[in-house]
Amino acid sequence: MPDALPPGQVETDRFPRFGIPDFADRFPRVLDRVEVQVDGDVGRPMTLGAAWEGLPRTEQVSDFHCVTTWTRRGLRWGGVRFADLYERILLPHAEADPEAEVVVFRGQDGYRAALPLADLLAPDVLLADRLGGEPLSVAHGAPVRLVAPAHYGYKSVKHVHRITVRRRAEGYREPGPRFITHPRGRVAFEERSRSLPGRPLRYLYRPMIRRVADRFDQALRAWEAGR
Ligand SMILES: Nc1nc2c(c(=O)[nH]1)N[C@H]1C(S)=C(S)[C@@H](COP(=O)(O)O)O[C@H]1N2
Ligand SMILES: [Mo]
Repeated sequence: MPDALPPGQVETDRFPRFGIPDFADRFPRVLDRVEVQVDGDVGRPMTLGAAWEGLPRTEQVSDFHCVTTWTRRGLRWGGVRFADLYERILLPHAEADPEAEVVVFRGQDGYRAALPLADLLAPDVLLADRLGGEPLSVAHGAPVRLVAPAHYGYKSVKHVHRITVRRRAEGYREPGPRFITHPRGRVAFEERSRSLPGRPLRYLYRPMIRRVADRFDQALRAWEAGR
């Protein structure tokens, strides 16, 4: 028997391009290299470019849980553990505030999400540039994305181009309607929203999945056709 799914999740054998519909038509410009700005409460803001290549690499198989209740199991990611990036670059080179509470990730499409630093240091949190043995596709976050399997998919920012260290969580706002996200968003605790209970949201979100997936898929086709 495979492990039980987290509360309220339903397995799908697809892995759709997905997200908040406002971002469906936005695409990354830089695809051929990892170029990530590091800023915020750091002594030395820097760009992660060549340093990326020197980081230890890892592979992991993990499940991906969208807040709208679809789960895709068994994805094989390749990349760098966030904890390794933190210990080898963010602390020693960028001189990140060692007492930072949160880190904000921003995508080339303007999307963003934040997670507590303590959650990001878990060994299954990656910055992934490979999926299923291939370079990450545009659909799934090229050139590099966050993968935080214990958290809802909305935390796993695609097309990452900026990492902002914040000493304090106050003052940071996530995009979109205020109720949508949770400061942690842990799947096991059904932290779907900061202000609404998780369980009824299952039934609000579930009927939207197909429409959102189609919207994201059509936008990708249009973008590919126009390249
Ligand atoms: N840059 C960016 N990252 C994003 C999103 C987005 O729209 N833009 N959507 C989030 C949401 S809600 C989900 S469920 C996952 C979907 O990842 P996928 O498109 O690889 O399935 O990406 C997350 N990261
Ligand atoms: Mo999502």
